[in-house]
Amino acid sequence: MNLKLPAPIQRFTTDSDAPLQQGAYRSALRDERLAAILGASLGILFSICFVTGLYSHIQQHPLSWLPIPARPAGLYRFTQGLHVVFGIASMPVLIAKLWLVWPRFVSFPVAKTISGLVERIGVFPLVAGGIFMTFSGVANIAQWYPWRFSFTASHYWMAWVTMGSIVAHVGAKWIITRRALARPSRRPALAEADPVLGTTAEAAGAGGLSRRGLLTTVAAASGLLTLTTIGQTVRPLRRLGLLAPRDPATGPQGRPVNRGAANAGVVDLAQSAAYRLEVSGRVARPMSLTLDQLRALPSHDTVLPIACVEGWSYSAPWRGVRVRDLLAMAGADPDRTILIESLEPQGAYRTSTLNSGQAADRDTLLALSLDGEPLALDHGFPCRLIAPNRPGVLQTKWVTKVVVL
Ligand SMILES: Nc1nc2c(c(=O)[nH]1)N[C@H]1C(S)=C(S)[C@@H](COP(=O)(O)O)O[C@H]1N2
Ligand SMILES: [Mo]
Repeated sequence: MNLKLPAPIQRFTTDSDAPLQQGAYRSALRDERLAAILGASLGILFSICFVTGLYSHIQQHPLSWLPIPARPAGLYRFTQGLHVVFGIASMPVLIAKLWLVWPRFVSFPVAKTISGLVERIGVFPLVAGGIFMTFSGVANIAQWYPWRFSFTASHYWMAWVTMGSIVAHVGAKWIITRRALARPSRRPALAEADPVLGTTAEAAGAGGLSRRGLLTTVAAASGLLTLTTIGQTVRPLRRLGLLAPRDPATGPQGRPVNRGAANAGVVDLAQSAAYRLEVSGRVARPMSLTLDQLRALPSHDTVLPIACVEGWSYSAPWRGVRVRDLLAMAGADPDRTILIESLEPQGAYRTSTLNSGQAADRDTLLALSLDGEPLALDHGFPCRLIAPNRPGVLQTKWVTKVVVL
């Protein structure tokens, strides 16, 4: 062979129209069309994760000017299921894309033009962001926190950084991507582009895997990851959920639990004869009800999901007292925001709020029973909030106060 050049790596260029495959990194797989297909797939997956993630963020940090509607009841379960499923499915695509383009990260000269330099610097938040978003998301659903910073805050802010760099990257690569996607792959194209180092035969043989083969492998890996995790939210597939952190049918009353009564420190408080449900705040007639009084109120049945932000969910039949009935009894103004408070002495999930539309919904309940049995202690005994279109973290357990704000 004619490998006489001192360092093939130095023959790299980084401007956007440069051939992707060069010198030491020669492989038939490193071609623009493949990079474009993987890039476009990642762009779509990440965009869906971004939109559904933003929705989840607004659910948990309500905006007064954009009240979350109570319907459709299963919307959050669906959007958060997509968020987690597509986040997981993006992993093999991200790995393949990074493998495909990494020679560019280590190429010299750094850039030949100013725009090339800008583009090159812009790749850093793109790559770091993509890796961070998938890694932190997957670690979170596995309930593994190998870091000291807040998961929600960092995942949220990095999403903006990542999405911003994706938009910039798409802008920079638009023409070359469209061109690459429009024409069929020309196997020898890259080797031809490197007349000194490459020959067609060499390049084509280098990877041992065809471009179609690589795409099929990536798609199969994504599909397999999806199939082995989606059982945590699609119940008929739960037997396939080998990699799913949760089984939607395992736990007290055959339902999973996130934080149990012992962890929350409410075991005694929840079972005490001194338990009361108080309705207070801006009401005409404040109330303090014993559990028996609460049970004696008219009750209502509904089937609603618990949809955890971590992507697992279950739908269940609940029975309890409508929040709107309690508010009417206490003489509350119907336009108010309602604060729901738990017996839990501390912790991020001890309270949640209902906007006026959510509070007025006929299926917004303080549930006393699940599957026709009194709530298990771990599911929020004596009573818990259950309401339509809501993340699990806002379905407050061990409720003791309803405060009209
Ligand atoms: N008071 C209180 N309510 C809570 C929690 C909590 O930690 N404390 N966890 C929430 C979370 S994150 C979820 S997903 C649901 C799970 O409900 P389950 O444990 O009954 O399945 O409860 C929610 N309600
Ligand atoms: Mo949750």
